[in-house]
Amino acid sequence: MKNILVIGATGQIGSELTLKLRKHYPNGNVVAGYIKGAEPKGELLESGPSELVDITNAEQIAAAVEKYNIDTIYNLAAVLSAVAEAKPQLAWKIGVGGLYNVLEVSREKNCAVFTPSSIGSFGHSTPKDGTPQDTIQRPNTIYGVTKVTGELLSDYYTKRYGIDTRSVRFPGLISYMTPPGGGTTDYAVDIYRSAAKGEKFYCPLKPGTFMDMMYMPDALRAAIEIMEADPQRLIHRNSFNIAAMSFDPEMIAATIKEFVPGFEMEYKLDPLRQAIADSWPNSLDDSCAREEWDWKPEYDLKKMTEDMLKHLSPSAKEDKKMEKAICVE
Ligand code: AKB
Repeated sequence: MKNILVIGATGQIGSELTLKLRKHYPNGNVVAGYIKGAEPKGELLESGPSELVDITNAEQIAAAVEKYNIDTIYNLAAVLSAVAEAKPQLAWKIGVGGLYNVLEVSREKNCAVFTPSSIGSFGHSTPKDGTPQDTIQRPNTIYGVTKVTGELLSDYYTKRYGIDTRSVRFPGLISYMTPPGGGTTDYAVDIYRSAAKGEKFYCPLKPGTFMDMMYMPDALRAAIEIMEADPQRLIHRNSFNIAAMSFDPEMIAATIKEFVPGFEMEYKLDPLRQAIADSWPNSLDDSCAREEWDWKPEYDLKKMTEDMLKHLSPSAKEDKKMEKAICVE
C-alpha cells in the first residue's frame, strides 16, 4: 500500500499528478496538499483526502505525514522562473527552505521524496545541444539556483541519511487542464489557448529560441516511473535529464497551422523571458534516464498538438459541460 502526500497539488503538475496517482494506487491514500487561496475543487477534491500543507511550515508537513502514514512525498511547490526573478527571496524560501522542511520530515518519518528539477538548472556555460547528464550547472536565474541547490541537497540526504530521494529535470510542460504560471516556457501553452479560441498569438520569444518541451502525460508517467524504478539500477538520483521534443516558436506555430490553417502569430518580445530562455539548453541528452529506468516519451510535437487542440476546442469544452450536467442530475 502506498500513502502519498502531494505538496502543491492544485498547480499545473499537481492537479493532474494527484488524480493519476489515485488511479495508479487505488488502495492507498493520495493526499492533495494545498495552500490557502489554492484549495482543491471538483474531481481533485472529491476523489481523495486533502490537507492544508504549506511547504514553508514544517509542522504542517509533519502533521499530514503522521495523520496519513505517508511513505512518499511529491514536492511540487515552486516559484517558476520568470516570477522568481521578481520575487527571489520567495523563490528561495519555497524552493530551498521548503525542500529542507520536506527532507527533514522525511528523515524523521522515513519517506521517499520526489522533487522536480528543471532545464532551468543549467546556464550559459552548459553545452547547449545534447546537454549531457553530468555537466556544468551554473544558472544565472534564482529559479536555477534553487533547482541546483535542491539537486545537491537531495543527493546529500540520500548519502548522509539514506533517504530515498529521486528527481527528473523537467522541460517546459504543456497541458490543457490547469494553466502554468510565471514560467519561461509557458508561451508553448498559451499559444494553443489562443489557437483554440481563434485568436492571434503574440509570442514573447524570438524565432530560433529552442527549448526542450514535454506533454503532460509523459511528464506524469516520468514522475511515477522514476519513483518506482529499481534502486539497484540507479547510478544517478538528483536529477535525471529527460526529453521528448525540442522546438522554437516557428516550429510550434507551423504545426498548429496544420490543424488550424487560419492561425496567426506575431512577435512581441518579453526581454526577461528571452534572456532566461537564452541561458537554457536547446536540447538535453536523456540517455542516462533511458538506460537506468527505461525512460521513453510517447508524444512528439505533432501528436501533442493534435491532442491539445482537441481538448481545448470549444466543442470539447461544451462536451465537458454536458458531462457535468449529466453527473449532477
Ligand atoms: C519555467 O519555464 O520556469 C518552467 C521550467 C522549464 O522549469 N516551465
